[in-house]
Amino acid sequence: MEVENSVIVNFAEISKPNKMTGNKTFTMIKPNAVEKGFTGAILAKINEGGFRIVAMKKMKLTREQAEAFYEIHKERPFFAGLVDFMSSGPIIAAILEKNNAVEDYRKLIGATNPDEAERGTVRNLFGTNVQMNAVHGSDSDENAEIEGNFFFSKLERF
Ligand code: RTP
Ligand code: MG
Repeated sequence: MEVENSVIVNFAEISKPNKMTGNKTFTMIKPNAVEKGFTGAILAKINEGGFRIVAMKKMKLTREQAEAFYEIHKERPFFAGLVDFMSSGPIIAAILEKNNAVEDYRKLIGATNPDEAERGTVRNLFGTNVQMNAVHGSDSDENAEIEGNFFFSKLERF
């Protein structure tokens, strides 16, 4: 009896999402960049930037999943277009680890609009326009945790 209980307890434990502690961020390579074959080059920039990949997967978001992920922007004028775009083709989702991950990753990717992004940043190199800007990067530790948990269970993180 005791053995069976401990199995149940352990399963509950591994099903719980990881707690992120300020050294992690969440990113997506967006459909335009995946479609154009930029995945490898963007992962190289992530690697050169000193980030370690904790979890990664390729998937296509449903409309409902894209709406849920971008819920925070639902009142913004660009919301409908953003949801259409983000569910239009496969994305790569990943949790990245580095000291000061959120801020350093946003530096690596550059401004939201690729035209305004600093030279050599991911959005400057691989973005098409303000919507199709190649990558997502979490804007706070709190959102990094929420966004990572949206895509990955504890069993998918290393
Ligand atoms: P992200 O969340 O993707 O890392 O981008 P961000 O923080 O730099 O920008 P945010 O304000 O959070 O906007 C989320 C995404 O919505 C699209 N967007 N379109 N048409 C527009 O004016 C507009 N503004 C934003 C972009 O795909 C942006 O990354
Ligand atoms: Mg944002």
